[in-house]
Amino acid sequence: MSYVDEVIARVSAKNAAEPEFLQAVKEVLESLRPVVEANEARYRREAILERITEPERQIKFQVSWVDDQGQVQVNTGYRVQFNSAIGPYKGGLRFHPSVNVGIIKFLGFEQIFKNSLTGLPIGGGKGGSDFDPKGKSDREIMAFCKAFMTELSRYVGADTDVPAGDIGVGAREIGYLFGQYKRMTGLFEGVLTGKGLTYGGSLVRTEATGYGLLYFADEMLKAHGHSFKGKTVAISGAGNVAIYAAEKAAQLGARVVTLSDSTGWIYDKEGVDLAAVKEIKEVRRARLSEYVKARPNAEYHEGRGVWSVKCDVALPCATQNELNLDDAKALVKNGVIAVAEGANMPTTLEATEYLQKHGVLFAPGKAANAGGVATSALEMSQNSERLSWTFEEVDAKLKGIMADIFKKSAAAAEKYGFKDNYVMGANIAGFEKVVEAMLAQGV
Ligand code: NDP
Ligand code: 2IT
Repeated sequence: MSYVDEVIARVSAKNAAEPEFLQAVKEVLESLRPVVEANEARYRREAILERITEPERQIKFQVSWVDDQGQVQVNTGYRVQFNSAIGPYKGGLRFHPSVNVGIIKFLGFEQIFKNSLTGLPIGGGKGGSDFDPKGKSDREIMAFCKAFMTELSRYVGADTDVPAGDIGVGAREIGYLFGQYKRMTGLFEGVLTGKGLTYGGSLVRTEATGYGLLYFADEMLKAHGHSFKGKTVAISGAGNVAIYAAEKAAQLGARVVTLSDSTGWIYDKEGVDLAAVKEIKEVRRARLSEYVKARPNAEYHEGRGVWSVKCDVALPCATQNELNLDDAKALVKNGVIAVAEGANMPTTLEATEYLQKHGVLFAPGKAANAGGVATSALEMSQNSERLSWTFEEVDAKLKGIMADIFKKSAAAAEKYGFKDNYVMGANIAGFEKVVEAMLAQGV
């Protein structure tokens, strides 16, 4: 049996109850075959694939807090410190009722390769909780964040592990978490990124994932003789990534016609009114169904359906496995030319294969959504030198990083004979740097 198959079998047996983690591992290891085959004896002896698929450390803790009725609530907190070969653990925190250790492991595993691709010195990690922020008062959010950080504070630090936001964790939560870290440790340091601008945050971090996604997708389109000008774009999600992806798409001359949340989706064929969306989602924290009150000509549909709309470019920006084989078929039938992942692993393995087989340009999340964590690393740099850079400076750096990730992914794919397969290219390019660092540092 080949080394890759052997490790896939071993990881599958050991983590049978963690489907998302297995999906992420299979996708990466399958695409690493050409590199692993070229170095099989050495990698096997050094147990490179076993080491890269086993978290260095997994922390699970109780988070008890008091709700507005005086009732004590108990949640579970996680931090998976996956790989520190190239820098301190770095990756977001997700607060969502679906969170479990398998989901945090899949996200932490992906983060290793994504962070490597940025070219910046950050290892891979991820954390979160099964806490549901929906419908909670501001005081309840603060109580939860304080309880969460009271436990987490002993495992993180500016040079050890630096969390940030993800689903359900934005500027408000980062502020409460940072305040509690400072109270617990007495340290005012860059322990979290995505901070507010008055206490060490970086300009562009809010926009970075969405903007970066468009910078990457634009490079991919340009390499194939297309551009965003005049294109129709379908986007899923209505959170941080989706909103700023939509903003940059419009700036590049495209028309964004859809957005979604977990209850439904909007179709606005004249182009989504982002000011209205920001008011609903960022200010009022309300449901997307409110959108049609501001734009009576738009449609609101309950349930799934974003990918049934005719579009040139599809940008899944909500959550994992939200674009399945049937969706891929509908997109191809409607003539889509590119799919770029703003979310982590939003496209199922079958859907990805189908899109690639039908000539659709496909940008994998770990390359295309790396702009968020890259700008987080730029926030860490600014914190270290106790300076802050202008919006233009950070945006120019972000743009350069995304163009570089595209170049690296394209070059690695071509080198191994898989031209234009950016899934393989991104995985290989991300892996090569991490492995070199792991080998250099010994066991
Ligand atoms: P937000 O919490 O800001 O927004 C998430 C959006 O996705 C909401 O509209 C939410 O709808 C929707 N959503 C979440 N879960 C589901 C679900 N199970 N089914 C349908 N819709 C769902 O999160 P972000 O925008 O930050 O994150 C979106 C994706 O991007 C995630 O995959 C995340 O891992 C990834 N990502 C985020 C980065 C960042 O910097 N924030 C960086 C790189 C990747 P509702 O409001 O109804 O829950
Ligand atoms: O998935 C991701 O890359 C993020 N949620 C951002 C992580 C970060 O540390 O900025």
